[in-house]
Amino acid sequence: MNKRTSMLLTVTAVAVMGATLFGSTFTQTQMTGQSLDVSKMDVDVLEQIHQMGGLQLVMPQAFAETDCDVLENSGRDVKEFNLTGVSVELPIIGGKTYNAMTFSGQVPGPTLRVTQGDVVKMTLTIPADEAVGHGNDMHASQTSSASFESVNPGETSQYCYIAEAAGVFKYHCSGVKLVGMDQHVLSGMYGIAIVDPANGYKKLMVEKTSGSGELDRKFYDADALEFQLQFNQLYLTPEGNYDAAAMFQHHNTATVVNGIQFGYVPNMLHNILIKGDENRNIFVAQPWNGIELEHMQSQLLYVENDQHVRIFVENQGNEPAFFHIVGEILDRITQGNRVQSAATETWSLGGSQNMIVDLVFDEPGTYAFVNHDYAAIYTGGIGVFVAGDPFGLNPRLVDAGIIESPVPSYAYVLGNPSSAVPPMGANSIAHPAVNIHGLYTDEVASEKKAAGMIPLWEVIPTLPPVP
Ligand SMILES: [Cu+2]
Repeated sequence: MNKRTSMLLTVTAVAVMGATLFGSTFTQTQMTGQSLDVSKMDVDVLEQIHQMGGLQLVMPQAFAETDCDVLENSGRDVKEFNLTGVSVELPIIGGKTYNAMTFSGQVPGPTLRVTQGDVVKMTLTIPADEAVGHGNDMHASQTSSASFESVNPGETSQYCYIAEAAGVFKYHCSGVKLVGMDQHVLSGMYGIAIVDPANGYKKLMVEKTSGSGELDRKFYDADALEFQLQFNQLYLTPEGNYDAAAMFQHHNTATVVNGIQFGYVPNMLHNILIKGDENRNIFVAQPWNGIELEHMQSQLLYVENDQHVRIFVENQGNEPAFFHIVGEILDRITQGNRVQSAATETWSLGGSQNMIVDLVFDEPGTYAFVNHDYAAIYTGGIGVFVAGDPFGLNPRLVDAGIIESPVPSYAYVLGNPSSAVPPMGANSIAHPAVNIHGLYTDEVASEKKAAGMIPLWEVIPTLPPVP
C-alpha cells in the first residue's frame, strides 16, 4: 500500500475527524458534563482557507519507509517489538480497582530500547476475547498512525519503521480508528521507546567548587545507572471506569508515576528493615503499607553517591509535569539529542514531551522527586531516591550476615524496582539486582520472578532481624 496517498490531510478532514471523535456515541455516553461544543467549530471557514490553498496539513514526503519486507532486508539491525492489547482490572489506592487497558498486561507497557538507525518491527495482537480493538502510535516513528488504523479482536497487525531520531518517545494506543483514544491511553495503554544516539551518550560534566571556593569541573563517564519515570493521570468514576467528563475538565482522580500513585515511597517492609518495626514510618506519606499487594506495593529507588545517574522521563499525561528532585540539582537536561539546560532546579514537560536527566547524587540521603505542582504531589506524583547508606545499615547488614562487606547502595541488597528499570543500552550500568514492582497482572509478575527478579514481599520477612 502506498502510504503517501493517505498522508494528505486537509483541515476539513481534520475538522470532520474531530467531529467524528467527539460526536461519537463511544465517548458521548460517558460524558455527563459536556464541555466541548463541536457546533462552534466553523468548518466553512476552514474549507474557505483550504480553497485558497492555505493550511494544508501535509506529512513530509521524506518520511521513513514502512514496508517491512524492504526494511527487514535493508542490512540495518531489526528490533522486534511485540505487544498485546488486553483489558484487565488493576488496583488503585484505597483498596479499590479500576478498569485498565494495557499493552501486554502492564502499565506502562514494556519499554522498547533501540539504537538510532535501527528498524523497529512493531506487532500488535488483540486476543479474541478482548471487547474492543486497539491501535498503536509510536512517536519514535515518522509515519502516520492513521495508516495503521486499529487491530480488531482476534487479529494481529504490524508495521516497520526506522528509528531515525535519538531520544525518548511516547507510544500509545490510538483507540479504535482514533475513536476512544483518550480513554485507552488514560486507562493505561502507553509506554516509551528509548532510541539511543548512534554515537552513544555524552560524558557528564558537573561544576563544583573546591578548596577555598575555586571553580572545578568533574567529568563522569557516559555509562550511567538508568531509570525511567512516566508521569500520567487517572480520570475515574467512583466505580473505576474512565470518566471523560472529568478529563475534559482536567479534574483528575490520581497522579501516577509508572502507573502507580506514590509508587516509590517507603512501605512497612522498609520500616522493618530500617526501624525494626513495621509501624514506625520513615517517610511522611506511606499509603501502600499492605504486604498483600506484593509487587504493587511501593518500593524505593537506590543509587550510589558520586555515580552518573540517567533518568528517562516522559509526560504521558494531560497536565504538565514540573520535574524536580528535592535536595538535588538536575545536572543536565537533554531533549532529543540536544542539551537544553544544565545545573537547573526544575524542568517542565508538556503532554507527550520527554527528557533525559543526567545527575549525580553528591551526598548520602533521601531525595524526593516530584511533579512540582502541589495538586500532583498530593495525589501521587512523588517518589524517593535513596543515595548511599543514609540509614547506616551497612554494619548491621554485615553483622546479620546479609552482606559480606559494606555496599555503596541498598540496590545491592534489595534491587531496584523493575517498573523503573529500562532495558540495557550501550551506555547502561547494570543494576546490581532488580525487584518485582509495577502495575502488573499476576502473570507478568510471575514471568519476572522466573527471570530471577527479587520478590521483596517474600524475602524481607525472612531476613534475620536487624537489631
Ligand atoms: Cu486501545
